[in-house]
Amino acid sequence: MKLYCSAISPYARKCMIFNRLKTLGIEEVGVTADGPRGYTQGANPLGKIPALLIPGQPVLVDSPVICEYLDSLKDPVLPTSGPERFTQLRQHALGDGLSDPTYQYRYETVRPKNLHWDDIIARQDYAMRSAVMALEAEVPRLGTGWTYGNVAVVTALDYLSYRGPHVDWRAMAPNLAAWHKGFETDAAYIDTYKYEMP
Ligand SMILES: N[C@@H](CCC(=O)N[C@@H](CS)C(=O)NCC(=O)O)C(=O)O
Repeated sequence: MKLYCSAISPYARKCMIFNRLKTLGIEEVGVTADGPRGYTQGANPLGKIPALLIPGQPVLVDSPVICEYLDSLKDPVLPTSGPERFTQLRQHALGDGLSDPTYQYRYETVRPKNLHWDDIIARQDYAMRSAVMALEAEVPRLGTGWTYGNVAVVTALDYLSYRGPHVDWRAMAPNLAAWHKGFETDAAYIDTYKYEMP
């Protein structure tokens, strides 16, 4: 198998963490921007990372799907049914729900100033802050360690620190900040943390 990924992408980093947690040894293929084809040199018709090539099967796309697949290969942490499954899926979606506006914010603000659309920037900024507050309220239910949900929450918060540093999420959400600290010494966390902060 081959995983097209970059640790800068919070979506791809989730899959890289599962690769390590499950000691799957899947080859990680770095990507470079390739104009209109996106990031995977045609391997993913959607052009996005992450993408998982499984021999003899159609390419697996979309990080929640890839994470669930990787998790299923060894000692799954995501329950197959019941309320806890939906708690984990919901928390994973909340994490991705923070990464999404952070990614959009980056793309809106990296344009030349005359192409900025202030209403859209304000919408993404609001969504980032609102997602942080929703996660702060979720802390009592997050638990510790790499659950299916926590992988998405941790990677989203690091991506926010990198691409939306004006959002001081640690000050806004002190319980979430204390919770996040519990991951900072983890081997899979450290090995996939590639952000170079100014
Ligand atoms: N919903 C997708 C989002 C993936 C995504 O947007 N990846 C970005 C990198 S962070 C990407 O590949 N963008 C390239 C493009 O869309 O051209 C997932 O969870 O996998």
